[in-house]
Amino acid sequence: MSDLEQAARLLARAQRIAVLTGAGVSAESGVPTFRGAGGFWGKYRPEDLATPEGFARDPNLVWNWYQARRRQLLQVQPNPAHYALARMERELPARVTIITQNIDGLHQRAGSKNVIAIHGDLMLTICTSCSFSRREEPPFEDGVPRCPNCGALLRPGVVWFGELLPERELQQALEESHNCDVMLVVGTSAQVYPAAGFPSAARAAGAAVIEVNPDPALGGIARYVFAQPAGQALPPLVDAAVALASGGQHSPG
Ligand code: BV8
Ligand code: ZN
Repeated sequence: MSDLEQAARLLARAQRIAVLTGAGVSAESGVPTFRGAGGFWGKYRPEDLATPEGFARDPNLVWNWYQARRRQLLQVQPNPAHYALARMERELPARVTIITQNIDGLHQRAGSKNVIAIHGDLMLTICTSCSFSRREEPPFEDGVPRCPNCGALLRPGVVWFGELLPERELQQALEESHNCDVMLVVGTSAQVYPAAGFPSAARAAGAAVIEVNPDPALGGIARYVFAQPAGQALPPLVDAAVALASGGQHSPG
């Protein structure tokens, strides 16, 4: 039996599926990854931008970088990988939870409902000092704004390096990692913690780990590895799993 059929069988039989996604799941939507060729970081160093120190040093540079990413997000659509994951949630018997490191909102736009966004939301703006927050709307203008409430600088509602993850989302992600039957890991270089530790936590708790990544990153933790772009690997995998779950025999095309 092929890896695809075996992985599909695991997904069809699972009660709880946790899906961990990183920048790679949005690559085919045209959102640059962080570390890949042409990735965001190519032009800047992460510590210069996605950190409190970077923001303190040059708030306009950091704010304008996020505004550029927001403007770019207006141009992109979910890709077949996002839609396949949303279909899993709708059509498999399992409870499917997406734990995403991405801040692009593309899983939700593709129809996924059960999404834990552990690194925040690119369209959210928060105050550096009070509890004011708002969702950003176009046009995403340059120049860091001040809080209408208290006058302090506003900032993107995302988790920067060196910052703690939101407590509720982190607890939910850990609970899913420790209690899933299958963890499907899609498009992450597994270098950023604590997310990078979720696959080994799932494996240690007895889950089967499946990885989808043209440049696999999980080593021996993954039982099945599909070294292909997610937009190519996920639709047939989900087709096969849905067919098995609905009782039909399926010889994947
Ligand atoms: C924390 C939001 C407790 C912002 C992000 C030293 C000093 C300070 C901190 C640390 C330190 N050492 C370690 C740490 C902890 C640090 C960390 O892990 N650093 C790493 C770099 C070593 N973590 C933190 O700081 C976290 N907080 O731990 O709090 C603490 C507090 C203080 C001190 C210590 C600990 C907070 C981390 C969150 C940072 N915010 N994003 C923004 O987006 O601007 S992380 C950001 O980078 C993304 O959100 C994402 O999570 C990460 C990039 O990772 P990936 O998603 O994996 O993307 P990447 O480009 O790397 O890989 C893409 C993959 O896709 C590749 O494998 C590629 O092959 C694949 N791919 C490409 N195309 C496709 C594909 N796959 C499928 N299909 C395709 N078509
Ligand atoms: Zn304020």
